Amino acid sequence: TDLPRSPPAAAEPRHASPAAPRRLREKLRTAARMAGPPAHTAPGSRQQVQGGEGRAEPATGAPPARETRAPFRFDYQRFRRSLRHPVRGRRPSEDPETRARRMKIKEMMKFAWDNYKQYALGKNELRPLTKNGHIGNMFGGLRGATVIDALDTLYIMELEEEFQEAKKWVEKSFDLNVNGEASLFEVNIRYIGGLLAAYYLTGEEVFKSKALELGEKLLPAFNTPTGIPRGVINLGRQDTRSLFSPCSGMSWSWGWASAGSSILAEFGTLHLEFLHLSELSGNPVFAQKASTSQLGVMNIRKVLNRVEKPQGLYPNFLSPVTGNWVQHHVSIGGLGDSFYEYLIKSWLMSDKKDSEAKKMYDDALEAIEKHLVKKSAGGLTYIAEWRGGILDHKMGHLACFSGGMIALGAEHAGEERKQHHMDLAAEITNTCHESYARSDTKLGPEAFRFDAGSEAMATRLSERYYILRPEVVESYMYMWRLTHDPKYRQWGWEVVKALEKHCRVEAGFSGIRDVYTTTPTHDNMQQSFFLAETLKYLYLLFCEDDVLSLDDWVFNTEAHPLPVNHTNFKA
Ligand code: DMJ
Repeated sequence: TDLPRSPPAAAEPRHASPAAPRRLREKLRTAARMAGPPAHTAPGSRQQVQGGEGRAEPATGAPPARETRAPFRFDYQRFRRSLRHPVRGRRPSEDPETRARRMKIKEMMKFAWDNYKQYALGKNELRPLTKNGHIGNMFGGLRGATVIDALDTLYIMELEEEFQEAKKWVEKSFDLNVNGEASLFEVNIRYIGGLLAAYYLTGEEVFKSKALELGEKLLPAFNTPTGIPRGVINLGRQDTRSLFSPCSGMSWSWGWASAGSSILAEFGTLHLEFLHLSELSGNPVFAQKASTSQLGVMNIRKVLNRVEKPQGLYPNFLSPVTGNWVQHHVSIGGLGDSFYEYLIKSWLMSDKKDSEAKKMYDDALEAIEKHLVKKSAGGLTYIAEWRGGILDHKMGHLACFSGGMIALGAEHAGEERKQHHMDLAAEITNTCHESYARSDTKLGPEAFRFDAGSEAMATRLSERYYILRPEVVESYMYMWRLTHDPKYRQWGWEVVKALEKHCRVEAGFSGIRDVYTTTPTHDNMQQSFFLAETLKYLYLLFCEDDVLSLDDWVFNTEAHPLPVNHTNFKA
């Protein structure tokens, strides 16, 4: 999903909810005892995980009893042996044009990184026109979003020196002792996802320990009456008492989100990363909070399965207090998007064992097809938005990831459904390509419409911008891998040329304010997801299929690769 570019400063609790009931607190303490200390916490050291709703309750008496057990160690070498392909592929010979195109994209990554390093290292993003850094207010005082987002792309592209520069910054300067209000979603997909991927690719302990430490800081967001986390978490207000003490860090809903609700794409986009945090730490607390748990109230999927869905659709706003929908707006673009993505990817990451996720995905896609998928007068298939039963014939750029997602899921449907879903995926990807092809810059607008005679074009001035987003090239990459139809590489190359022509400036890459003019003005922002996603997906489009093979990896929603848990692997 995507938040408004400038969410409110969130200086005060806006929607603090009541403290967890006593029975829940008791259950939490019991669970804490069962879970034991985080495996990476040195004996005797204080833990950084707390629970609670922000209502202070003095920690009384002795801390919960802990089992004595050998510290858990994730077996990295065993994990590497479980992979079916070398992470950077076997490098077979290939045609010179494909290689040259890949090298061009690598050069773009180096250019983006070098300029960030020169003008903005340690800030969150580069401002390439003014040659300085941008911090913003999404990450609660955390810095270096571009460093963390770039790590795995640098590694995969074999930009060794640059990868070492990024790693050195994480070792020496990445400070988790911050005090500010962060988006749970953004910190999870960019920082946790980026650090986890960097660890799995390289085995460097620093990435793992930072991911786990940061993951612990996010846990208090889950302590709501339903277990549905709130969107904003204060990273600084951490109490260092027991694992589930209710005297915790505070969490809030976004001030702009309907009536204190949590957002589907935010609380639905934690599962992949949180399962890996549990895998690496040996501590089930992360997985319990994100998925199946004996603590029913914490179970996000349970809440979702319990609540009635209008026409089988998932609205975007849910109350973390009551577990009911707050507003009936449904979208496969912003606010909804990665919830669907994480259902199918949870199933793939579990080596196709997580049948609950698969069923939820299949049912959701069926409802989407039935109620939202439409064909324009000109024959373009698109996915509309739904507002309490009324269709809005609009597709956001963000919704364009869905071509790739549907293709990925199609691979695993029955024969008949498979062809049907592949066709649907190809049609949606084609529509998104049209939104690029119909612009003067050959880059697509933030949203395009199918009404009032319009076909795949923005009709509002406010929707004409392009901020280096990845979703369209993401779908090209999946469609290429799953069909090998050369048109996807051709379309990807058109994007490379357009980026070079309209977004490359003297000191980096910048978004543009209007895709419908050949002389667009720049927004002076090199988004971190340009390095994490756009350039990575473009590069992979011109790689052999065994580079970050889909047999071994799922990409989180920020394109950070997380490994499939190969359950049939024998050590
Ligand atoms: C990225 O941060 C992620 O892809 C997210 O899921 C959606 N928005 C941006 C890119 O557009």
